[in-house]
Amino acid sequence: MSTVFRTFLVVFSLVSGVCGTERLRGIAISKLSFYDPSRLFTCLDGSATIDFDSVNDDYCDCEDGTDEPGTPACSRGQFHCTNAGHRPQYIPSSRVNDGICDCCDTTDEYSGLVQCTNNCKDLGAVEREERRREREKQQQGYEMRLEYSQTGKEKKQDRQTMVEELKTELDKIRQEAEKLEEIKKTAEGQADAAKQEHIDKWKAEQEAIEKKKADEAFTQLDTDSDGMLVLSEFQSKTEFDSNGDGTVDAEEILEFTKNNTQVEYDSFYPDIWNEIKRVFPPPAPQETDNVPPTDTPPADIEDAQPPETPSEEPEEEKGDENKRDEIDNADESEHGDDDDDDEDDDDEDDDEEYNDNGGEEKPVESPELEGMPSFSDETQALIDAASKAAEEHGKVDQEKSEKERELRDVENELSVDLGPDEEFFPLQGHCYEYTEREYTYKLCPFDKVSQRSKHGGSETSLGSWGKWNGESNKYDGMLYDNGEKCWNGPARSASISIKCGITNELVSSSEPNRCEYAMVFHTPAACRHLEHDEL
Ligand code: MAN
Repeated sequence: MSTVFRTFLVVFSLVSGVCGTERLRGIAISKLSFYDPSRLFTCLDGSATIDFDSVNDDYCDCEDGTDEPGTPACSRGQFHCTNAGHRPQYIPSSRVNDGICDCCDTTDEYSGLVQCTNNCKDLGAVEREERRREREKQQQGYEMRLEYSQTGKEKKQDRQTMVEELKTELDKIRQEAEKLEEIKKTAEGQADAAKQEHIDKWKAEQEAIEKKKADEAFTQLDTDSDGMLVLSEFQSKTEFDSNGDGTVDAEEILEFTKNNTQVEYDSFYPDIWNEIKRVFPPPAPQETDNVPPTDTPPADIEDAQPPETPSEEPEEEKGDENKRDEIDNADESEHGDDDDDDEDDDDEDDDEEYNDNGGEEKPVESPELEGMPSFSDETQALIDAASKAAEEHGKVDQEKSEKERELRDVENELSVDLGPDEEFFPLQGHCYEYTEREYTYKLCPFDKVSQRSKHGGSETSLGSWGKWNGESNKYDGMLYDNGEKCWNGPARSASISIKCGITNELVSSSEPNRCEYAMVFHTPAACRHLEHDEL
């Protein structure tokens, strides 16, 4: 017998009362073919075959409960209500005739224990209205998504154009920076050489002056003019009476002569002059009286200075100060590793040396170069030129760094997957918050997720943008990972479930496992186009 014919028979017998309706209670039409009153009944799991009269006789014969769908006899039985006007439904058979109305068509309560009212039409109407609203929302969201997508595609195009433009600009700037760096290096080389020449010349002059002073002292000490100083010659000078006891003894002299009992002319200057000059010759009293307390070099040094030594007028003194800064720097570079191959380091040193660092900390003065006269106009002009070249190079170099950063930023933005139609574009660069009992959670799509206690304190990172990780559709979920490490646990991470909504909104946040957060975010970007009957 065909299934269709059998079904017809069953329905016919049900309607005509051939077989009591009670035998076919709680059976879905799709299953009626298994319940043929003219045959034995076989449990749907095949566990037993029984007389049809045993179906729905309030005695459980089948392990799967399929012989008693319409009575509460089997614990595993399932009662089907058709619920015409609403939605068909299965309920556990145990709820049949339990005095509670479960099916809106009242069919689960037929014992008379309770009077149920059929409210399937009303419930159906409410549900249909809800579904209509939901469909409307989806449709509205979908239209917004189309706009998002259009904007996203345009912006992506803009960003691509920007990348191309930035690359072209950068090429030019890099060339310009290279050219200016060459100019700067040449100018600095020239300035350094001129400064060094000036310093060397001055040092040689100082050396000559010092030697002359030593020769004069030697002559004064060498009372017998034999070209050799012996202890007695030193002892005749009271300046060597270090302990001030009125006698100059041999031990006192040996301290100055580095234990030599006699000193020849040739070793006087190189070996012991630095000791001797501390006390001998004594400064002339009238000179020391007139010497201002600080800064002014001894008269004989001043005498030895070239004519361009500035006068002591305040204005001039100030100018000299500035120059001395440069001199000090020059001295530093003298001892610096000029052959350093590291270009960047070179740049930094050079820029510090030549750039206009007005207002910056004054370099430590080198005592060695104290009193050195100003540079000649030519040298100063070279220093100024080097300074200007460094400044010009610095400006372009900075411009280059800024453009490089700009390019990096745009390229980073472009590298993010903003959805198959760029529909997630409007979310980039925005943040969304959700506050619950204890924390405020913040989601900045494609960037980071964080948590802040409502009672204050700093933000805790729950992760940085990782990847799309939806299950059936990858764009249904986001993963943010590598957040702040959990105490005695993993780094914090957050999974965001993305759902359709007509506004961008973080709607919930929970922590299902310690330091693993689960959030739900609504956005039009996740709304799909609905087929007519969907929902
Ligand atoms: C903080 C918060 C919580 C987390 C604990 C783990 O209190 O980040 O969410 O569970 O640290 O120690």
